[in-house]
Parts: sequence; structure tokens; C-alpha cells
Amino acid sequence: MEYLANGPFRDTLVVDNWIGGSARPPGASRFERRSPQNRDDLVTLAPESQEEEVREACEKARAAQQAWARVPAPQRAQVLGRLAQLLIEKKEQLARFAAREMGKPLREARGSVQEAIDTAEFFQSEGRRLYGQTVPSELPDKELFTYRRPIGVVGVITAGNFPVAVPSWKVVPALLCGNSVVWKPSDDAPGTAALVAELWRRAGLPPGVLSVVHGGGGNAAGEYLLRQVDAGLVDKISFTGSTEVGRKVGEICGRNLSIPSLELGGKNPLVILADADLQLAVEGALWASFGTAGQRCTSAGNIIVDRRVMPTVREQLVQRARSLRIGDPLDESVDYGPMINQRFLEKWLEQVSVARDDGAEILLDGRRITPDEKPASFSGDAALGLYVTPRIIDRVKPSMRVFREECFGPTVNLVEIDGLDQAIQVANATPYGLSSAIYTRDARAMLRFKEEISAGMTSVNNSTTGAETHLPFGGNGWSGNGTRESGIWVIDAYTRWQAVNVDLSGKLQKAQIDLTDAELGPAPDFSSLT
Ligand code: UN1
Repeated sequence: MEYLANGPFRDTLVVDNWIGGSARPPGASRFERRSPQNRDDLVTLAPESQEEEVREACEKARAAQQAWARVPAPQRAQVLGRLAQLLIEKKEQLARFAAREMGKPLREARGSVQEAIDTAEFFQSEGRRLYGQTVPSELPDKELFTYRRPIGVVGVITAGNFPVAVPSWKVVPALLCGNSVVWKPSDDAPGTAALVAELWRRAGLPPGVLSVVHGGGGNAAGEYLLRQVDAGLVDKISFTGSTEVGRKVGEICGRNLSIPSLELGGKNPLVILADADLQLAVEGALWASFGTAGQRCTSAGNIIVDRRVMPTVREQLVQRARSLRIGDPLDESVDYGPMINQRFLEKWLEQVSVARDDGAEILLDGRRITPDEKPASFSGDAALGLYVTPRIIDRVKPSMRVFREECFGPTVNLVEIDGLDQAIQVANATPYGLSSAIYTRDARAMLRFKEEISAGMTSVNNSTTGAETHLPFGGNGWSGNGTRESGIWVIDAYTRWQAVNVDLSGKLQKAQIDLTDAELGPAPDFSSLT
């Protein structure tokens, strides 16, 4: 890793792959990551990995895995403790770099590093648990046990919107459980990934236990890593990204009888009932919709509002959205920064015509910010950044495409309903089921919503975003395949159960067969039932 002078900007970080414990200069070219707030700022140059390099990383991971699995779990966990310490020490630098590289406001970038610290600390202590069970046997002088065993080599593929937190949700528990990992970070945040990898290196891992290979997804490093599942070098994939790519990952893993962890899209509902604290609800809706410029998988997609309070919610939401401060993410006062990449920007721009074709009403149109057309409070570079103003779409119905299709970016729909029954029905009407929220003061409405919403995560009187790291994270329907990340639940994703029988009787005891009537006890008498 070295820095190159970058004209008037901060230096460009030039990174290598990290394969088998050493930095590997690229076999082919490096790709550029430019700052989304200033396309002239070349933040990172990272290798466009070739298939042989990805394969070699997987071979090294395979070679290193068993010895790593034999290190006692509490000792493996010490590495996580050191990682947490290093993340604490470097929190500010890492957050600043991430904000420059992928464009989320500094406050949120700090939060994302904190989420990785929380994860590393949680799993450091989990290394002293990783419990199995002692189970009674039906036979004398026999003991039964369960153990968690690692799966093997895990391929991790992550997105650019949470470049520190989300990879930690995968890499930290996978390594704790005794697996080795090959990580393909997002090409929107390769420099942030390389800085995190450097902290892992300093935290101390045997060579090959964690490798990092950079590059694109389709027909590039991501796809090469998936091919190693078919080649028998990778035993599991953990993926965060689009539903479309998630389906392909699922197909490849499925034919290899491997269960991937899939964290995919969302079109998350936020319900506001007539009795809600409206100030709180509008505040929550605003943050859920426009925080991180709407580029979280947990961002709100549909604000579902009771007709009795819709006029107030509509007016307040539009007014508050208009006064959001957009601009340079390193400016502490901004509410949101740029779009992470050109692809997200283009899809977001196209959404207006989808909404118009659907017959919805565009309340706030949401446009690209240009030097000629920018809000008064805008603080970025309008010519060189991928900035946009917020969009609010009104009179949206569940039958519309705009209601169902996920769209990363600062955009949200208003959907009018009448009462709780309809609210729940509409909230369940997208194919997704990641996060959800309800604002109400009625305890019975809270209870019913929690029970009847189909979503992996549900908030009462809080945003759809902002999951804490020690609760299960994941979704239903198109949001994933039922696996969960975070907290103790993720351990099931990175281990397999082994059942162990220990017979100390000195003779062959046959389960289900070698039991005398006396040992089984008297047969139950069902005669009274007839
Ligand atoms: C994501 O967008 O992939 O719950 C993760 C949240 C964050 C994580 C989002 N803690 O909004």
C-alpha cells in the first residue's frame, strides 16, 4: 500500500491484493475509484484481479483453514479483540477515508466503523462460548454431545454502502468459527477495504486465513470467486447486494449443496397510524428515507399513512425534505452526500418516468444538482459530484411498479391507507421483507404489526434503518434466503453441528433396539380414549 500525490486533492491510495499473507502487486491493470463528490479526486487505485489470483487466494485459504480451526476459539477471538482496538485507534482516519471514497456523511461513516468495533467486541467474547450441548442418552453408560464445526473456506462479497460494517458482520464471525475467508470488497470502496485489511494484518492472522481480492463483480473478481464454489475450493458464499445477483449466487451454491448467506434488497414499509406522535413519525420517516442518501438496504421505500393524518404528514415531510442540507460528506453539517456511483444515479433518475407511467404524482421531483440548479444550502461541488435533491412520490398504490421496485437513492413513496388492517396488508404487498416500522401509541396495534408483518426486522416508533449489531439482521421473500447475520444467530451460518456419541459401556449397545421393556417403562394405556 502506498500513496501517490494527487494534485490539489489528498493522495491517491494504491493498493494490492492480499493473498496468502502477503501483498501481491497486480497481475494485470489497476482500476480507479474516484470520489463520488468530486470525480477529479482519484481516491484509490486497486487491482482488477485475474481469475488465477482469485483461485490462488482460495487455495491458500484451503491450505490454512484446518490449522486455524485447531487454534482454540478463545485464542482465535484474541485477534478480534486486537482488531477492535485498532479500529478504535483508527476510527477517525478510517471514517474520513470511507466518507471521501464512497460519499456517506462523516457522522455516518463513524457510525459504520463503530458498528464494526461492536461486532469485533461481541465476537471476541463469543469465542469463550461457542457452546455445544451435553445431551442425555437413552442407553446407560453412554454420553451424547454436540459441537459446532467450521464449514471451511468462505467467500465474502460485499457492497459499497457500508464498506466497514457489513464486511465485519461476515468476516468476524466466519473467522471466529474457524473458517478461512477470501473477501471480494466492493469496487466502490476498495481503499477502505484495503485499510481494514491492513488492520486485520496488524491484529495478527496466520497467512492465508484471510485474503482480499479486489475488482468488479460480473465477469471479474466477484464472478471468479463464485466459480471457485463449482471448483470445490470455496464451501460457502456470504453475499450482500442486489436480489438479482443474489439469485445467481443462490443457484451456484444450490447446485453444490451449499447454503449461502444472502442479504439482498428491500422496499421497506414505514407505517404512520392516525394516533402516532406525528412529529416523531415525520422525523423517523425523513431519516429512514433520506439518511445515507437513501442508499441503505434498510432505507424506507413506502411511507404508508392513515388518511386522517396524511395531509399533515405530506406537508411536513415535503417541507422538511426541501430543507435537507446536501453536500460534501466531510462537511459535518450535511444531511446527505452524493450518490455512491453512476449506476445508482442513473437508475434513480429513471425512477421518475416509472412513477409517471404508473400514474403516481411527483410531489418533489428530485433532480441532479448542477452548477445552474442547486439548493441554496448546497455545500458540494455541483459540477464534479454525483449529487441529487430528494424525491417524494405521492398517490402510490400497491399495484404500481414504483411501489414494488427497490431504488437506491433519496426517494420515497407516500401511500394512503385507512386503518391498521389495510396498513398491514399494504406493508406486506411488496415481494421483499427486510425491515419495517410502525408509528403508533396503541399497544395492540404494535402487537398486531409485529406479529403480522412479514419482515426480518421491525421497529416500533423508530426508523426502518439502524439495526444494532447484536440482533439478527436479514429478511424474508426477495430480501434473502432466510439466513441471518449478527449476534449469536450468525454463528449458525458459519458452523455445522456435529453430533457425537461416546459409549463407555464396553459392549455394543444398539440405539432404539437394545432397550428392555423395563428400561422403556410400561407401555402407555390408551384404552380410556376409545
Ligand atoms: C445495509 O444497508 O446493507 O440497519 C446495512 C442499518 C445499518 C446496516 C445497513 N446498521 O441501517
